Amino acid sequence: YAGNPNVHSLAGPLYFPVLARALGSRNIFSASTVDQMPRHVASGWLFGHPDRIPVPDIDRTDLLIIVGANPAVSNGSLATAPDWPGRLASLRGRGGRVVVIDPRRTETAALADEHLPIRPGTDAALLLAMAQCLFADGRVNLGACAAFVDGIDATRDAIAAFAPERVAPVCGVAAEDIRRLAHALADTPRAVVYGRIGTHATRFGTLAAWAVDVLNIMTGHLDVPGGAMFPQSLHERTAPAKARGFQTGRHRSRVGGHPEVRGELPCVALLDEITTPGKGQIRALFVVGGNPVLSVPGGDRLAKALDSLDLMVSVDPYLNETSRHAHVILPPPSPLAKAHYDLAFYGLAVRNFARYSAPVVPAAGPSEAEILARLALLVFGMGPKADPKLVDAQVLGFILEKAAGTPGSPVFGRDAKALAAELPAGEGTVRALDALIRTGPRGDGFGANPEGWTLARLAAAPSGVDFGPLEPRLPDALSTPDGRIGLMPAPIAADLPRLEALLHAPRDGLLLIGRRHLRSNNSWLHNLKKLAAGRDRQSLRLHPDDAAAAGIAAGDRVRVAAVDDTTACADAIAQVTDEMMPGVVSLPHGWGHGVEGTGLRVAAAFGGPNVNRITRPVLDPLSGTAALNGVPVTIERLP
Ligand SMILES: Nc1nc2c(c(=O)[nH]1)N[C@H]1C(S)=C(S)[C@@H](COP(=O)(O)OP(=O)(O)OC[C@H]3O[C@@H](n4cnc5c(=O)[nH]c(N)nc54)[C@H](O)[C@@H]3O)O[C@H]1N2
Ligand SMILES: Nc1nc2c(c(=O)[nH]1)N[C@H]1C(S)=C(S)[C@@H](COP(=O)(O)OP(=O)(O)OC[C@H]3O[C@@H](n4cnc5c(=O)[nH]c(N)nc54)[C@H](O)[C@@H]3O)O[C@H]1N2
Ligand SMILES: [Mo]
Repeated sequence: YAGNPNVHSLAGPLYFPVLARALGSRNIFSASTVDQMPRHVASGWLFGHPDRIPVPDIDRTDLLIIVGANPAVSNGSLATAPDWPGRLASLRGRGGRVVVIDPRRTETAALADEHLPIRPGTDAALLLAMAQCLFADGRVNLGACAAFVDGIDATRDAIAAFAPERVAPVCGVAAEDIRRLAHALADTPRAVVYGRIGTHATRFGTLAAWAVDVLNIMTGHLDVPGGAMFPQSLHERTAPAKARGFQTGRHRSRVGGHPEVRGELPCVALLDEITTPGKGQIRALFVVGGNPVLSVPGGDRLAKALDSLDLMVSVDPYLNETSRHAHVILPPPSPLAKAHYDLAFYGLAVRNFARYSAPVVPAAGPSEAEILARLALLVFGMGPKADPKLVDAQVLGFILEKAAGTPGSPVFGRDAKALAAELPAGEGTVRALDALIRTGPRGDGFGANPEGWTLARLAAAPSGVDFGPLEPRLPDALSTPDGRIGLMPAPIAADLPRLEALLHAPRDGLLLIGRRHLRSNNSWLHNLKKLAAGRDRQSLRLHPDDAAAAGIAAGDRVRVAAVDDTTACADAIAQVTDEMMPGVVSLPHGWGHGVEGTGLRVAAAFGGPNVNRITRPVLDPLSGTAALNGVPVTIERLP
């Protein structure tokens, strides 16, 4: 299991795969399936690669429609930018508009022109109603994409059922608002829809991610300034000449039969794979930078299951709710002792940008890369004395051989070993990064482009280098087998009837959604008092009408339970506020500290509810992503 911090280090993306390969297991899990996997799947089918993710060009747009994201708090995630609040203010200052679609009037909604509350889990339907309206009104205009987009008619036919009038009562958004928004999107030359975890971590996550693309494409807003654009990182890989096409389900999980997505199985399937006896049962678990006991639905049940393992290893700086179950805990050094470059987030940033930060203090112990390398060598059977430099060489060799073997790469046809010898001596992660930059789109190509970039040149600019606004990249950046965008992928078409059924489903009852806080990051910044303290951090937020109906007053202790299993519950203090949409309650994730056997003294004092005792193993079938948002719950005042 690879947790979130793996995408915030060099060691994670470069060395975790070596450990996974050493294990040779198909039981690979990561935080992606409680997060953004639907976005990868939609990108895989539409653009040919799961990492080809369009981000909103917020600095040049005149209409930004934010659906299920709270970038004023989160910093943007799949649209990474410093100072979102300042950027939203400039957008509005130049006459642009910001619309936020969210069941809660969020910190971002407070900075917007308009907030439309939506019933959780229904975004895919809302977005398709906007698309249906534009089809019906003859407002399709593909713009620059017209030359390479297919499947417009098929899309129109497939979504015919989603008329605004039919969708409105399901979403709680008025039909005239749906039409108005759709027309504004079509009428504004620089406009974009941005959807994030509030749309992804739901039962219809992939459909919602796809629907965002459909809207941006059909209104001519894909790949143009002010629309949804594709960043190009300094370390981007040259696409292989022959695209094989994106696939899922190349194997399935043993117990639940869930299809693999990007080589991963759904996080919510981990529990069953550990507890269900039989051939292939998980008996050993490596957790690298993850806290699934707090971050994955059914985390409390998972905690019990972890104690049944023959071996559990955690690579983690903390003795926390998950690592306390490990036989061995290997702590990586402080972030200040690591070199840093945002391997994951430069490909998702709203400008093309790069920065390298050297470590500012020496590491007290082995680096995270060395820990992962040594684990891999142990798993390979090479013993504790094997030299981790073997793994460094393997990681570097893999990068260079791939580049040398890819037509169009600046080092195509060259000898990988000779290239490696040209790199300055240094730590494995740093040399690998240098190789990525030098063989990247702006790299020096090991001499092929003498004006190009190297790590040394980047490091000489400690504040980073801004390569400017995003640039149009299509159709070149497509890696679909036919080099075109097929707007109506077959697996999406096959999943649409499930969404149509939502139009007829009963819609009473309370739904639970999540919430982030500026001074938190998932479960692991709570052991610092300055970051964890503050009012109403762990509260259950609910609308006054819902509070009144349940006889709950502000400050009451409340039990929140899953409708289908009342033992799946957690207790929180009620905070009554009309920022919540009626019928929707909100709890943050990442709390639930104070468990026996942990070493988090400060976090333990804050305790809090573990919301993932309440969330269910319900998922978006196309991506395996858990439906963390829109969980049917009951609430009850405690004495
Ligand atoms: N209900 C609900 N659940 C959610 C979410 C939600 O919105 N609602 N959000 C989901 C999302 S988006 C995510 S990404 C997941 C996160 O899920 P996880 O990744 O499982 O959880 P984190 O809390 O991010 O745990 C990170 C762990 O890494 C450790 N760590 C910190 N820095 C380092 C490091 O440099 N190296 C290593 N090896 N370890 C380090 C921390 O001590 C902590 O134990 O949670 C998900 N869970
Ligand atoms: N300060 C801080 N920053 C973080 C994190 C953190 O914990 N703290 N976590 C990081 C991580 S791992 C991630 S993945 C990103 C996530 O980045 P974002 O996606 O921006 O995350 P959230 O702030 O959770 O915003 C999700 C929004 O969706 C809304 N929502 C919930 N359900 C629905 C729904 O069904 N429909 C709609 N339309 N909206 C819904 C919620 O009310 C919330 O406002 O943030 C990252 N940044
Ligand atoms: Mo995340």
